[in-house]
Amino acid sequence: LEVCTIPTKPYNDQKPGTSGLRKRVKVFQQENYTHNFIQAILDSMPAPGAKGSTLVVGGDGRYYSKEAIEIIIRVAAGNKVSKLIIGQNGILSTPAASNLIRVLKADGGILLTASHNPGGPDNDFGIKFNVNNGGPAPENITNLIYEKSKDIKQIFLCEFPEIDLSTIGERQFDGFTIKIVDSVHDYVILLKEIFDFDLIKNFFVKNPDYTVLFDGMHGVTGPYGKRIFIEELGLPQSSVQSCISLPDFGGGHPDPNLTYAHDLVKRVEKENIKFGAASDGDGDRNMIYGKGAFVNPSDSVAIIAAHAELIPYFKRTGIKGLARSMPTSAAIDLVAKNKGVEMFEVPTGWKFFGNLLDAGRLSICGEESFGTGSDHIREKDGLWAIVAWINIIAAINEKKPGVGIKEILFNHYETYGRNFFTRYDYEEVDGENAKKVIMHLHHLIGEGKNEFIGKTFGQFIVSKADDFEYCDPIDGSVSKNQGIRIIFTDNSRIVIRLSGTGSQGATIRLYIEKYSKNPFDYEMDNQIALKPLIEVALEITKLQEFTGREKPTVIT
Ligand code: VG1
Ligand code: CO
Repeated sequence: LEVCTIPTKPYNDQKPGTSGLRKRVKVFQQENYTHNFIQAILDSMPAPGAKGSTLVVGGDGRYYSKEAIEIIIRVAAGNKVSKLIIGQNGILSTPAASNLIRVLKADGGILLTASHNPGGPDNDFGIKFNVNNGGPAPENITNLIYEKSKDIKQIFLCEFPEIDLSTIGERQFDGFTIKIVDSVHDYVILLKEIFDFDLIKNFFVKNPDYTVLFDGMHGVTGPYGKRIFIEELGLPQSSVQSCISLPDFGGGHPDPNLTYAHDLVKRVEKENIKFGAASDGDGDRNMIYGKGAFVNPSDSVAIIAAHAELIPYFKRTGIKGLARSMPTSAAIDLVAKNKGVEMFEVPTGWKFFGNLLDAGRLSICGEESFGTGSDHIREKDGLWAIVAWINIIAAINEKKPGVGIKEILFNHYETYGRNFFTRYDYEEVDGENAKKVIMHLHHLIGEGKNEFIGKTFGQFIVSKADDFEYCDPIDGSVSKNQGIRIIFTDNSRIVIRLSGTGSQGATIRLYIEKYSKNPFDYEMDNQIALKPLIEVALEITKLQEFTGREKPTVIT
């Protein structure tokens, strides 16, 4: 293979965000833009570097994936990578890619996804680098990628005939191997090792009226979902919908929440479906929704943790520790306390769980943004969470028939109290205005701090306010400015931060949490229970004044 050295000019906007580089497809289509970023990734790989390495490649199949894979093949060969393992047709869900990196002991992976962001020629594409533990590269590496990208002068590449990505098998090109693998196979083996598939199957046989609806939202999980729910668990075809993966996700917004997964919500309510679930474009997020019962993701991870012993995997490994991202509600903290295990609070983004998982200090963790997972891989895992819920329900029903999502939720509140939680997203806000909100809050909690602490807003008294800073307990690395927190004397919280995954304008996220141990509150509507605190949050942040937005774009 002949290596060509191509001169190139740097772009200055290739800074990876919360989860990789996400931009409009048109941005990636600029001359050498994608090549540059791939070269910068390869230049930033931990020692011994890209030469001689094995990398897993795949993604959610969104528009521009095929072109990106072709570029990756050429640039990888040019940098003397020894082997690429590519999902068939370029398809790998994010959790499946994480698993493959681990199972095949690869040196890393390049994941092609912009997750829940819409796809298509006028929408988003994304590239993320994962390291050899299967997880997203930590900040020291993503920072290095950015530095390299600003300094890049040349790209090394080899010209190739078109590679057929649809045929499984291995091809050799003098010292460079391309292996196309089944996208679903290893991932299904993994789930079958973790969960009790026989128990679940039996439960469905004994309870034919316990109906299930899984919504793939035309993202990558369609083939995975069909394989698991229909072939493995024996459910009828009607148990899945939108399971054909499409490069533009059928024009939808593949984000499993009450707004964007409303097709699922509508059908669950109308047809009385007992268990509904959806996942996002790349398969790492999940929503659990049963008739009349939406499971808030912060509650979901707490409930899975509370019942972990019903899952064979955790019966074997035990629960070493629990964790959540900072804005996620403290429901899981109460479970950790009850179990007497360590509890960690990390910044937003799955990469921050990596070191704790590797160190064997952490078993189950989650984010309020519909991300739930464990130490089985190093990404959040939508189908894992969905099957975890089904496993838990099947196991509980062995002893107590008739228990569904709603009963499990309310039993949890009875034991632990309820952490009411909501997130307001203000999408595509003017960047300058978003900065003004943050500057105003920095002033309040910084220079203005002395007057601010102890101040009363409605029924809430400020007890603490800061910009969250995290020191990783394993490697001591420090991440600053991870979100402004205002904590009140009753432990209610307001958190505000700017999104790091958007591709257009700024997105402000406002998180609101209030705890209650009063059983009369548990049935209350979330938005009603939180109303007084939401009003306080809007007053303190001056969001409406600075952004001109009356209402958020999405409420979860
Ligand atoms: C968002 C979520 C965060 C999640 C990230 C990636 O980040 O808030 O919890 O880890 O998306 O998820 P941000 O910076 O926009 O708030 V995914 O499924 O988009 O890979
Ligand atoms: Co995702």
